[in-house]
Amino acid sequence: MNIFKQTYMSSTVSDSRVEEILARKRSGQRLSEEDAVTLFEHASLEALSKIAIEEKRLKSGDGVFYNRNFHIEPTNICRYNCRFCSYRRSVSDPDGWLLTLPQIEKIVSRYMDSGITEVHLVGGVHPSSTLEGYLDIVRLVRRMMPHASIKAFSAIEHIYLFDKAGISYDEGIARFKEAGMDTLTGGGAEIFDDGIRKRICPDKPNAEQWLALHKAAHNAGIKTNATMLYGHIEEYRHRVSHMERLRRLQDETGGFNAFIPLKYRCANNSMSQIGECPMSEDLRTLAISRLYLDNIPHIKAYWPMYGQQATKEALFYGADDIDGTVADTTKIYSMAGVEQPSLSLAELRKMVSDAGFTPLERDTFYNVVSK
Ligand code: V47
Ligand code: SF4
Repeated sequence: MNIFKQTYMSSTVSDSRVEEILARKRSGQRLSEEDAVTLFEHASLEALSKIAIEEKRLKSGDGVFYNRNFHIEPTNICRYNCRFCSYRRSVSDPDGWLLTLPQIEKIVSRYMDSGITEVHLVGGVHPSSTLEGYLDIVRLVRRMMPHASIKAFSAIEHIYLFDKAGISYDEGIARFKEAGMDTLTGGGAEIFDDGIRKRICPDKPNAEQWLALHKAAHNAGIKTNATMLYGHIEEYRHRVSHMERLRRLQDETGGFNAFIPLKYRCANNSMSQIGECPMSEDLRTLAISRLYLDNIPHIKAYWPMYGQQATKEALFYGADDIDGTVADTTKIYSMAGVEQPSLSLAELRKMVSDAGFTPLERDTFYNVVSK
């Protein structure tokens, strides 16, 4: 059954059950997995919005964060073949790219002296990539932008490089830290459930490996983000068990800064025929992640993925971050069919203030950047 048709099937019994769950949440109790699935299936968007904003205000008041960042995508050539990916190319494909260090240097030089506080590095897993090559990229960015934070690569890239070099995750993370990495992206988490993972990204590292890599980073004092790709073939219970595994690791390490639900976008990939979920699913997912992930401080509505109008709406469902000036420096979403205008800082701020919140420029670690 298509999960989007599960919503609102029986209203009377479920209304009182939803009210009881929300009352327990308001009294400070944690949601169980069963509670969260019930909210996905039966809670109204109005009720979710109200409580998600309450929870958000407890964490970040009226503020909504944004930052000044740009992306570098060293390659779109990838040894994996995720079915949802519109971005990856094979080694022989004429549309594939692999940037050299001088090309990366040229990109970075465009952003020097621009007030950028974060450089976001991510890409495909080129079969010839090596640990030393990736460390060289981080060292180069660190040398050129000594004051910016470097958010370097996804767990999937790290795992490939460390396995290939025959070193442990702890040792690999220590090498990146020494080179100048400050934090990791949350990419590659997709949906942790093994069965769904086998169907959408069969050859990629699994949930245990993703979680172990982030745990190694947290143990080394490196904060990270976590994502979840939703709106494809998963069911609500898969979204909830994904969040449960993140919540458990967060209880242990406290190392996640932000959770970023990523809506599956359907253009130009081999799952295109399933289409995209409606916006109500985006709002529901944001709100329930705000409620369920009570120990992750920030929920990010990533504007290059939602677009401006939906991002404003997302702020009424518990998000307190919209990411940054990234714009046309990432190809992941434009290749999946999302129109991506370049937004100035003023436009980012306006998106937040139009929704009635206070725009706050942050650094990577959510310190407010003073003007
Ligand atoms: O892991 C790929 C997703 C991720 C599609 O850490 C798709 O601050 C939707 O991780 N439709 C990479 N999503 C991007 C990422 C990210 C983005 C923004 C901020 C941060 C952060 C991290 O993009 C992949 C995958 O889950 N993705 N293809 C698609 N067709
Ligand atoms: Fe490769 Fe990442 Fe695309 Fe998967 S999502 S095919 S790992 S670039």
